Amino acid sequence: MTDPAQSKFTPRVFSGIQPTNHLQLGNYLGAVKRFVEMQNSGIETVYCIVDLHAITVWQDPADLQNATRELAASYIASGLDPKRSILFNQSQVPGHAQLAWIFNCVARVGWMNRMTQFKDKAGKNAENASLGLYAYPSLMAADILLYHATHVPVGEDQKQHLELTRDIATKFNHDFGVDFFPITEPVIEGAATRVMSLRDGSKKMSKSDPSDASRINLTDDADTIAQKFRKARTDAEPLPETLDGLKDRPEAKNLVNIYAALADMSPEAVVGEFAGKGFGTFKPALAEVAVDKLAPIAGEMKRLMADPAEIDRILGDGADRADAIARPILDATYDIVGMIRSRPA
Ligand code: AQP
Repeated sequence: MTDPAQSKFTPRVFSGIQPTNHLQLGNYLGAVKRFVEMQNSGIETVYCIVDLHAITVWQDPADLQNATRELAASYIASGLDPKRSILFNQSQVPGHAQLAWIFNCVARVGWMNRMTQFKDKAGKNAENASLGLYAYPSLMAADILLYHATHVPVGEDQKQHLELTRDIATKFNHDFGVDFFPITEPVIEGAATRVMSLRDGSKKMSKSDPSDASRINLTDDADTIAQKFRKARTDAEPLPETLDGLKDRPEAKNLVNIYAALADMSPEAVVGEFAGKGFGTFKPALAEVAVDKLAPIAGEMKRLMADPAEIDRILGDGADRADAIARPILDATYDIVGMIRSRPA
């Protein structure tokens, strides 16, 4: 992290996840586990369930509500404390959509055209994708800058969107001659910044992959987890003595990184422990570490999901606290841009 003394902005962490399908292991290791570490480091943390992002592709309304509550339960079951972190769903704080519009007018079409996630998600049928999917990175910049967040923990796939957030902040500050929005730092760290599919080591693990066998869901039971790791695609070689030996073995490297992140070890230490052993030994050991870590989270999620009214109460309370930070920043943005605000307070 940058030295806070170098910046006029108070250190504040913001990040979010879309409530689509079930949370998968990549979301947990690349994002949620690190959200918890940052909360526990004492820095102010704001964590969002980005339901406005989710609807950039079609969501059944009842499924969206359920996925929103389930994601809140996953956050809390993984160790986010709604008293220490601000935890809420995006649509309850109108400033996200309002600031996104301003940023739509700052960002350039050429910048959006370079976004690889849009190309991946829209696929060959880009003409038919929603305008929201195209403008997604501008809403993401608004999510972050609405809180003057200085640090954003994410997986590696979000790096390009964070660079765009920095570009938007820089252009806004320059166009209006202010030093108003911080130039946010991405925090992409750890052994599992890009967890790959269990079926294809060249594709990232994803909630929306049509193959359920490609990912571990946080809701999977112990048998399912063991079976998915057993069937994970690998080569026939034993594990090497050093990390160098994994260079051209993406599937093996992925499993080593997952083990390291789950067991809070370095990938070097994992290779050191399993050097010369085959996957017949390594996969069951990996399943055991995964079940140890994930089974208590799944159990706690089930307990929390039994009381949806309490989850909604937590999200409402978080939204109030988020709005209290966001509103003055949005008002100041409108003043900078030249919008008249004459309604009585
Ligand atoms: N495979 C991954 N490895 C490490 N980090 C990952 N993240 C996602 N996949 C991996 C991180 O999880 C956070 C939330 O992601 P999101 O749900 O907002 O969108 P996404 O990146 O598009 O994740 P998915 O699982 O692939 O969702 P769908 O399939 O719905 O699009 C981000 O910090 C992301 O980096």
